[in-house]
Amino acid sequence: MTTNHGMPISDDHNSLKSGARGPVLLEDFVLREKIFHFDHERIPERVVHARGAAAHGVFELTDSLADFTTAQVLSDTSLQTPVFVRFSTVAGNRGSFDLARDVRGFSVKMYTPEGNWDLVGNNIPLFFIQDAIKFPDLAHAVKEEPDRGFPQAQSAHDTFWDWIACTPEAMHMVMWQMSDRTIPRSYRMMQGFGVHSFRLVNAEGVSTFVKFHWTPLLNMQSVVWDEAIKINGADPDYHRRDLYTSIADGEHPVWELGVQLFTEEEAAEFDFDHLDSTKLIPEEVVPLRVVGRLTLNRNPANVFAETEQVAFCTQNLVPGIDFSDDPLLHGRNFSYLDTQLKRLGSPNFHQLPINAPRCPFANMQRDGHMQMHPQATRVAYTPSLIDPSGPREDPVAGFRTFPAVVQGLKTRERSATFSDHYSQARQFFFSQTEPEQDHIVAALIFELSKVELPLIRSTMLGHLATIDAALGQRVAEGLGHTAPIVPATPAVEPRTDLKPSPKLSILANGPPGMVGRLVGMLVTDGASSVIVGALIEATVAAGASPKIVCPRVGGVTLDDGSHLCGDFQLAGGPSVLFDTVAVIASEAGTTALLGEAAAVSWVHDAFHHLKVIASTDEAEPLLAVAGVAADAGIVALAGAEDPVAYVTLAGQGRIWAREPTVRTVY
Ligand code: HDD
Repeated sequence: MTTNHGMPISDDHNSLKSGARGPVLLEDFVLREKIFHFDHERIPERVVHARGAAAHGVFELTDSLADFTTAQVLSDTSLQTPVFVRFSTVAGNRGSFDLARDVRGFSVKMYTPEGNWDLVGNNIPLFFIQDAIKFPDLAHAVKEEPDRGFPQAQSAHDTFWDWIACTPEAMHMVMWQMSDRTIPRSYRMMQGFGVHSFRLVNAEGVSTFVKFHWTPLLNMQSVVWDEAIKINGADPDYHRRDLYTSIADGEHPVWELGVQLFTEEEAAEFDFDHLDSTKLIPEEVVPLRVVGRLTLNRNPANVFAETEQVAFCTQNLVPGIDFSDDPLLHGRNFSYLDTQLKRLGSPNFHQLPINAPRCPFANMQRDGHMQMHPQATRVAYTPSLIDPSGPREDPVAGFRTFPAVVQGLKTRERSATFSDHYSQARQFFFSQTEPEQDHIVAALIFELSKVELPLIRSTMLGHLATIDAALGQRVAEGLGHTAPIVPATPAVEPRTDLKPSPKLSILANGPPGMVGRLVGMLVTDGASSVIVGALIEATVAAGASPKIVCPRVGGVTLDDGSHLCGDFQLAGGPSVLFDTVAVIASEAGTTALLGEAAAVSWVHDAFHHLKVIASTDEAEPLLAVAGVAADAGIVALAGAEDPVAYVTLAGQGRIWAREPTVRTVY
């Protein structure tokens, strides 16, 4: 062990004192250096997206887009492009909880042979605002209220809904934000989107517009709201732990990269302006072409050095990819570079290993704080006769902006083509299945019930009624709002109904399946070893992980005398942590569980969170006390074949038909 200047340290545990019981001496430079460095360990957290988790991986192109772009990463199928991906919540501070109802960030840094390409997206394909100049207002509205410093990581408060109520362009995003998309089960089970239109430019200089989508192979899945609230208490790191553990266990999450390609002429035919980031292009209008796979296969070795210091910049493009004229994107291109200087403290942040390109990079930029690449050259400029050998531009391979024709008066004006704020919001609502619509209604009721000022509530009801009169009525009913609703006045008449897009639903796009899911097994002493064994086998065969929950974490003794170790002690392993649950209890074990509040709520919560529940006959009294009523999701574990049937059923997802029996659906 040495000081930071390389001097060997003889004692790192005792400061230099005048006598063993005497005062500490200022002379102690070993102490001072250690404390000094500690005092400066923290850097400013991200102003938004402060809380995140990240992983390394690889992007492989499976279908070349060489006809559309010269970018090697999108045209050379032999490339294995290293990537670093960071997921995040938006509003909460770095120490906040994972299951906030919030948009999730999905940032991908690809270390391509032509430089870093950062695709800084979200798990929602559109955004709250159309112009970057409004972003500070959005962030200020959703973050803690400045005069009180709370609430943390929540949109359910006055200032957020005040701002939303005054911002009709946010209505489409708000519908997504109130949907199950914002309470994902796992980072591995959500989509990602580049949001903006970008351009691809090919060797002939022809440009095609493109939108980027990441689709998880594990399918999408969300938790239910009451579960989210409880997970935040039981395991605030639920998403971080899930990502870390799955990668550590070799279950590498995979997403497909899909692109929507369209020309300027096709864009002119859309019902909306593709430069408006509050709109999406339905897949039914421009189908998705799957062109590659992203696999995350390595956890960061040091979270500060990698997850915290990674600096995504939307401006980081590679030749063959270019910006569209989306005004939100242009503002972002300033903001990300600027914020990294604040966060990382030096214009040389690109030299940090996590940010540095993996290809050679060189120019005449010099010096600055924390310069790691001192160039031993006399000449730090071009042109030069003294040394003509330094880095020079490459007019052929270098990045060239697509020469789009731009003309117009300088004006602070929003295009009239950006004015329809309600049609796609309505389209999203009607593209959802019934339970998903119910959840949007419930989320709006929850959020608006936290709003203290009645004017904000009534204004929001007006917007909702403009999206759909019945939606406004349902939320009003749930709030107990009896006054007439005055619909908002749209800037343009809502267009005729857009066709629903089933691709926008989570539930309509396939059952979740069991791969990557957790089966919680509550097991007592004397439980059937045959059932336990068969259940573990069926779970693993389906690609899921069994988690054993016991009254004591040391484990239980099964009916054949064998010992089963616990993964969780009952109170530390509530059922919200699992996708589906089973109770394998003996008669005596059940009697003991009846005296454990944690056991009763374990089963009660699983039932009310609409989970498939399996149980042995002996556990019946516990189910009865927990209020479990027989339905299609309650499965008996009597014989050794039952576990397979149970796991198959659980792979279909939750029992949505149960929902109206356990809570009021407005
Ligand atoms: Fe942003 C971070 C996504 C609009 C300004 N943003 C940030 C991150 C994601 C997004 C995923 C976290 C990056 C990371 O993991 O380090 N932001 C989006 C999306 C947007 C968007 C999908 C709209 C389509 N953002 C947006 C606007 C502005 C910003 C309009 C400012 C004008 N965003 C920032 C920022 C952050 C950031 C302040 C905070 C930390 C950082 O950049 O590196 O610059």
